[in-house]
Amino acid sequence: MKRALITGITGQDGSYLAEYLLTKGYQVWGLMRRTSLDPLLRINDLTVTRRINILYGNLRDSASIQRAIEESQPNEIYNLAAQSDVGISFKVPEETMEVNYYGLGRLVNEAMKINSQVRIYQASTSEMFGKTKPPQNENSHFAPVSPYGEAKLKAHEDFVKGYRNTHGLYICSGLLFNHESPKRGEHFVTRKITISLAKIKLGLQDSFALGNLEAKRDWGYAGDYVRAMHLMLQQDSPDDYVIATGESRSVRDFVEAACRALDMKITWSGKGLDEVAKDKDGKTILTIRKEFYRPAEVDYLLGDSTKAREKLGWKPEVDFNGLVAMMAKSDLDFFRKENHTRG
Ligand code: G4F
Repeated sequence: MKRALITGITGQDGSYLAEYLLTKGYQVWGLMRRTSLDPLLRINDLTVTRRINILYGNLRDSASIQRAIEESQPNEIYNLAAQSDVGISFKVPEETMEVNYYGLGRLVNEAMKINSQVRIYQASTSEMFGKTKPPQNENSHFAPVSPYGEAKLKAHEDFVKGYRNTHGLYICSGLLFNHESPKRGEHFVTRKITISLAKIKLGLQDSFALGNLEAKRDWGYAGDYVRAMHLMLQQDSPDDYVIATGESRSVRDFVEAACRALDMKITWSGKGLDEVAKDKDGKTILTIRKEFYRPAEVDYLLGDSTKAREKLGWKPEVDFNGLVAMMAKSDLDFFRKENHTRG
């Protein structure tokens, strides 16, 4: 039976990956930062949680990483822990570098000391492409514009490519484009939109505010993307792969698709910071606020995942409209039930 250690087990990807590996017959360990909250409350699918072995530790602490690896004796390590919020990374650049760059350094060094044959997956990101023109693939130039993108790129160059070439470590970078789901953190734009619109539809909220509506992202479904992570570690030799749908939409498109999924009609008016969206009764439900713009923006991401499709046999199952509808309906159901229980 294979053994996997997942850092960042409580996040969206950690939760989908754990679930997937359990269906493949793996024993799963999850590295988790200690907080006052019960771990069972932090991973929302309890049937999965009960089958995961939780180890306390974090990427800032080499001793805790060493202990976790010794205890779990993994064949595969999935490094999903990160300061993953791009907007916040402008406010906490050192913390971002500490976790996203040095954190991987600690992990690979501890892993190599204990078992140099271990296979490691590193969560790299399309944010590393930054201003590079789309479509982006494994050969595209990296030009990050955020502390988050810079830390991830440095980790990719020093610890993925560096340790693979110099030490022969089996380590892969998944250059994952944005991937979302009903489990997505609420501060990411997709979930912020689906939660806000669901609440507005139910009369629980009047309006919400966004930043840049024109940024384009290649949005896929997280459940599809964890299959690619696993496939990368099953190959004869380690490599890097772009994982994306090949379809790019703007934040504005996402809002419109979520409104369609929830059967809400909206009309846009005004420009720039004065732009608003109104509902069918003429009530403003969406405004634009400067504080949600970033100091530097990645304008256009569109991934070319031909290599993953050909070499790994991977392809996404959920398309853009399917993803938006899944998220919007899940939030609508949740708040409807919650409101009913409270009422
Ligand atoms: O949802 P976002 O915060 O995701 P972003 O920055 O693309 O990063 C995500 O995807 C990366 C892969 O490319 C990951 F590496 C990273 O960890 C994370 O998962 O923002 C998407 C877009 C941006 O252009 C942002 O400026 O939405 C725009 N946006 C407009 N209004 C907003 C908002 N983003 C957020 N979070 N909140 C807003 O109100």
